[in-house]
Amino acid sequence: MANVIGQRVRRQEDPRFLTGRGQYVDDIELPGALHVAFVRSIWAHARITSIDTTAARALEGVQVFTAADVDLAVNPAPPFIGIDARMFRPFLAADKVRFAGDLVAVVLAGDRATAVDAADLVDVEYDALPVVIDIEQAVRDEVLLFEAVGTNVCLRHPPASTDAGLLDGCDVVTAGTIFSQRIAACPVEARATLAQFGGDGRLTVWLSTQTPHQDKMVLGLLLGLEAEQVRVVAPDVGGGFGGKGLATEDVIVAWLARATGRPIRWTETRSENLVAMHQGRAQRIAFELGGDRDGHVRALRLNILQDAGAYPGLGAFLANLTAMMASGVYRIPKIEIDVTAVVTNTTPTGPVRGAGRPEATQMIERAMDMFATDVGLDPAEVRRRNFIAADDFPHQTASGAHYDCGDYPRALELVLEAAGYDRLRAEQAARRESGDSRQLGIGLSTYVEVTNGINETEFGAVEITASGEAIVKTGSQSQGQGHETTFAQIAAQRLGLPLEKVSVIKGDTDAVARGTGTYGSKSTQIGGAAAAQASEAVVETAKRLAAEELEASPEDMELDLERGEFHVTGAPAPALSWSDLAGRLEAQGQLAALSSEADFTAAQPTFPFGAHLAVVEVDRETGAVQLLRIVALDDAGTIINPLVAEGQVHGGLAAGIAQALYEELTYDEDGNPMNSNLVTYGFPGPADLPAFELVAMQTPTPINPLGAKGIGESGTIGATPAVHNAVLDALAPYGVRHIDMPVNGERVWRALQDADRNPG
Ligand code: MCN
Repeated sequence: MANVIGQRVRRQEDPRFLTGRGQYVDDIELPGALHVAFVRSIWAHARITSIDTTAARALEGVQVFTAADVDLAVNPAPPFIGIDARMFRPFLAADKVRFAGDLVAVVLAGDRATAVDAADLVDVEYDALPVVIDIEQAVRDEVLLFEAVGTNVCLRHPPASTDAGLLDGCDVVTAGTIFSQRIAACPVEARATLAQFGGDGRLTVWLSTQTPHQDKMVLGLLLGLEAEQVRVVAPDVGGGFGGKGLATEDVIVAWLARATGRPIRWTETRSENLVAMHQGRAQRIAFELGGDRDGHVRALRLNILQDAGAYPGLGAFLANLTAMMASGVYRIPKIEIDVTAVVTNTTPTGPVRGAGRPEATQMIERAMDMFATDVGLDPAEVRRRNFIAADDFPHQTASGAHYDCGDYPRALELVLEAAGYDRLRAEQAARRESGDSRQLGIGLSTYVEVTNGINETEFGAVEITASGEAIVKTGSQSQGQGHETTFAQIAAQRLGLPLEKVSVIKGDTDAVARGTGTYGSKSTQIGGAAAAQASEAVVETAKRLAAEELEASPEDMELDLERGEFHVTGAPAPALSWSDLAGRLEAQGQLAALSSEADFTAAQPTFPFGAHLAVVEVDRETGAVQLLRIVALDDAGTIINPLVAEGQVHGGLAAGIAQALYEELTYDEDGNPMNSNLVTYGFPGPADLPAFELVAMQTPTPINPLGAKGIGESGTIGATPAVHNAVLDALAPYGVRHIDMPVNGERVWRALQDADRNPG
């Protein structure tokens, strides 16, 4: 097998998906399973005064459980976030609901339709309370979600030291506010859970999740079960985008399986998904960026306010990642950041593709453009003057990130060249000159992000079968990323086996010893690295055993990677193929020797980077925005499979563009979600997006043996500010300085009207 790393190998898993042979949780049948329907609050903030389940229970085979019936305490936030335990979420609300969609009761029935009908018949009486939706209002503590705590602030990190004179001496201080609006992860497959408590006292939960091993651990803790009593299986997962892990609903499903002794299943509807799965972003950053008149940035002050939703968890924590990445690709000597997260009467927030880093990029890239305007420089030039230089790595930023490697100036120049930047600016000038009703906007974003952000360990194992094939077991979990292909490539390369002889097992805690799962675009750099190390260890053992078989010295033995055969260096015969060797070892009862496990931990996270350029056309009369081009360079170090990586970038770009132009979850003043279906939640389809122009660049990282950084979220992080900046660039001649995202036709039109009314 020749070098398979870096090859455009087609995804091994796709024939299964494309021919309908994927198996998702909802496809799994267990005889006698009962169906769950949740009774959710229709109020955003209210006291529960009574729950009458009589009518529901009158339906045949229906059981109803309220908080009083369920001996589960609270679903704690991960301890490292430091959330006050009095803000932890109850599994079912007992006295108070805190968002529209909060869980009040759970209904079981023999079929789904009856469960849904019965849930409708549960009569809950509420006393409505004042509602707080807005984070600026929440921080004032006028309406409290948790009276006992006495404040809505759930996380607070003031700057280590404050310097009132931080911006003194700056010729220019550019100030503004960026609001990264609330968005949905919206996987094609909504959440689904199936749980069975076996006669052997073991709980098996089939879960559409990104983190099976973590889910197993937490389920054990919450249900009081030993680790070996819990098995979590993630079959095929139809997208996660940060939204999928063990949720409050899943724990209730597992608890019900134990309480009733019956298999229990739950598959949420799209509307349920859009109000109950955690949501992303929902962060406001006020910034002051100070610098010299010649365009050098000197200092940055930020005030970050994060919406944690009704029950704080990872959503609150992610603001810390925003703070860490605030310096972007720029050398900024002084940075001061104040982080606050608050609870509001909205769906809890958590990671959604990018998770904390898009917010930082959206802020710094927009701020740099505004600063460029203030100092009268082209946005590309202001970036050039502030980039961290290519020979300045590793680089420690004033916001606390330790960048591994990069070449930001080169990324920008390659993109400008590919896009024909000068020609674009000339065309823009011509259209401005002629007063064309369709104005051209050109937007840049030069970004850096962090993958494997909290520097975790991942598990990988390799086993050779009796027929000389290889099985890779990984603690990473694919929900669409193509690990069955790329992890096989990593092992095949080292074992000298053809790709079709390497299979990948993941997502079953009984089959894979341990793992952390997939988020933060960390799988390849740690899970892939673990698979690589385990492969290399197996090869070393195999060389020794082949030497014994061939009566040669182990030091002389080599693996011919082209042919997948072991022989003495310089003497291609006699040789033993993997199947020869495995067959002999199997006959001796020694096959297990050809297996190895590895737990890979890197010295630190990695920092993928890139440059994106967007070209938009904005209709001066109607405000309509059309995205004409997106030119994207995303450098993730050594690329295992460019076809897969480009696919990841394509998906990422679509998501990033969507935040800039389309997506937004909103609430009315009573806290009613306004976008609980895909009619009212704007999603771009292929017809809304141009063909993506990708520019390749690979700067291998020294942080792991693969040289790989993450690529799963880069497109999302880079694209949003490029498009946002492009729209505002088109509007610059009309005196429009800023519009919050999504910069859709209505907002652009309103901004133009306002600018007309209040010129200059
Ligand atoms: N890859 C590569 N070379 C690299 C880096 C990655 O060839 N240098 C390949 C990988 O081997 C893998 C894919 O690209 O097949 C993504 O790898 P990686 O960047 O390591 O990210 P993860 O596998 O950890 O995926 C997580 C990331 C996240 S955090 C979200 S959210 C996300 C995303 O991936 N959700 C997705 N991409 C998604 N893609 C799909 N289809 N569905 C989702 O839910």
